[in-house]
Amino acid sequence: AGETGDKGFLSKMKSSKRRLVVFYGSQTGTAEEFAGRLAKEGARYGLKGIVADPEECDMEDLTAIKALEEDLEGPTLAVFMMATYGEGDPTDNAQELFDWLKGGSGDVEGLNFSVFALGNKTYEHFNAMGIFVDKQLEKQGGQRIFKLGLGDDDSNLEDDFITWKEGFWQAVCEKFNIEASAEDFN
Ligand code: FMN
Repeated sequence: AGETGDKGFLSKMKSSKRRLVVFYGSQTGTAEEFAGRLAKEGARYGLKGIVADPEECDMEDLTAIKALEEDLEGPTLAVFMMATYGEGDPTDNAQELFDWLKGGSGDVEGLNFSVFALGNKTYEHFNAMGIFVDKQLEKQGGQRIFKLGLGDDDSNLEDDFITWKEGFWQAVCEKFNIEASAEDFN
């Protein structure tokens, strides 16, 4: 929060004509790195994304992503890479997102979303933040495009991410009617 309007992700999406935004809740950078990779990879599908730090966003803007679709001439999509800390808590940069979703007042009707959770199964509250975000977005009207990914840093988080994103892109292509050969879209 505290950012001016034209620095927010909505205006960035508009000005760069991007229909994908990838948010991350990250403490030591893994979720942020994954977010960057996913956003970049979208180019293959005509869906190059922007990466957004929720700490720098006005959460109310989440309710307005759907409305960009007319302007951007295609479906929009919000992805959340969410790490869990402490007693199943959000990362510092995702605290506000957590509070906003918990408040339950935001209406994200029709928002296409998908969540990949980063955690470690040796902790009692395994992936609690990702699970919460996934559940809450649906509760508030969001459309889940692909199932929640449960990344486990105790085994192989990188493999979990790769497996999840393969399924994710497949689902996106099916739902958005995107051809697999993507070069034309870049
Ligand atoms: N993972 C969970 O699933 N639940 C937890 O409660 C949890 N607490 C953690 C506490 C500490 C101090 C650390 C270092 C890790 C914890 N993790 C927990 C694992 C992290 O969420 C996981 O390593 C994640 O990949 C970190 O992402 P980041 O690099 O983006 O911050």
